[in-house]
Amino acid sequence: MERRKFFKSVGLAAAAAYISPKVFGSNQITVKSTGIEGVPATEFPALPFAYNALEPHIDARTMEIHYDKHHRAYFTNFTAAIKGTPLMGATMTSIFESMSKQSDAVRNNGGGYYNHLFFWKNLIAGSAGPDSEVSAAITKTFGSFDKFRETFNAAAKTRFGSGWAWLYLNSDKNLAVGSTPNQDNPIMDISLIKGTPLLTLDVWEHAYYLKYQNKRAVYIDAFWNVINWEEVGKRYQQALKS
Ligand code: MN3
Repeated sequence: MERRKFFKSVGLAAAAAYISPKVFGSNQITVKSTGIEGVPATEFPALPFAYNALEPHIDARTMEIHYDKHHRAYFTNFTAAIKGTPLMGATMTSIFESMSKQSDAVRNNGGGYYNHLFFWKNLIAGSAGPDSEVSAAITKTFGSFDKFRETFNAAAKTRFGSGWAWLYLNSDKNLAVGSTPNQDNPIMDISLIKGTPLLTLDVWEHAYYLKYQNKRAVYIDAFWNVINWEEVGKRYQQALKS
């Protein structure tokens, strides 16, 4: 290994070790209902895994830039947008539920801050597959797991421009799949799809372009190797109760 490359990878490993796995452990964010509720964090929450943890499906360099540049910028701008306003003490859910009354800065940066937290939490190295209850719900709604996967992939592929694909629980407590533009999410009152999010995929180009370039479909296929179904199962149970 050439010298520069060696130091580069050592640097990355050190950075990865520095990011502790306790993550969303600050008491500003409590785990309830949608998985991440509570008032906005005052410090940028840590990533729940090392940058290289999801290799080869999501590469370390993409994770580093995605988390440390993109996600951090949403956090910083959101924090600035709500500073000194009553939104500082409001829960993320209540902010989203009143989104039609908020500024574009709160909508875009609040969504970007939250959606990425939510996304990181539903990623894991080595996907185990859904538990029996989520499996049963998937079969009931979509007919089979393969049909669900097809439906989710189609939502992710056909989202024009930047946005997110979602599996969510609708108001009838049924599973549904859809997508949102930009940094919107299904909790927002202005969203065309509404419900409690269970699983999401970031389909902004910044999420895949370094490794996959224009091949969004290949990135979407790779996502299925790193879904944290245990987290989806927890979110499903909480959403059923809420
Ligand atoms: Mn992103």
